[in-house]
Amino acid sequence: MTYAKTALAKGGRSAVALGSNLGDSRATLEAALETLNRTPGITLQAQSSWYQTKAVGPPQPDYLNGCALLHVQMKPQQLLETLLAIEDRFGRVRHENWGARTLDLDLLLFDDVILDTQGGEVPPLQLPHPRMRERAFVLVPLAEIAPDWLDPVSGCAIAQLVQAVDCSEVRRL
Ligand code: PH2
Ligand code: MG
Ligand code: MG
Repeated sequence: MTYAKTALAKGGRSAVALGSNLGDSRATLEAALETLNRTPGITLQAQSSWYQTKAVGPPQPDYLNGCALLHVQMKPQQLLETLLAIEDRFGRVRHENWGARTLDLDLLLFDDVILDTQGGEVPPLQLPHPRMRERAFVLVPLAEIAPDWLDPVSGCAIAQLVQAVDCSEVRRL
């Protein structure tokens, strides 16, 4: 998929999920947002509250999660590479899938783009994020800042999607 030149000039809107469960998670997440906002081509437009959430996956400490809305003047693939570079800068070590991490920045949505580069480009990118619809730790903070954003795959608003998941283990700080 190529992101059209006209769209690039105008810029796009993106939603990003933030997570951390190692080290000083709150300081890390706040510094990551600042770093994003200082990156040329990215403007931070909104950020959610922080949420303490039970880890999904292998046993590990609770996470601190949140979401941000960005205005971006770059292609989705470039934004993904920027997010991965910021993760690395904050000491992310990639051990097991779904394991504990100092910083996780997941690209959730980019305008109404539907895209799957698995088996093609490196790093692979799937938009919307393939597990976004089932994750309360993503949907609860996202619903706080973008309740009306329509998931282009299901056609449902984020405010509707969050009603379909169990939010009992997501606690607003
Ligand atoms: N991220 C994971 C795996 N499990 N659980 C919670 N609560 N929050 C996360 O951000 C999270 C997770 C892999 O990215
Ligand atoms: Mg993740
Ligand atoms: Mg990730």
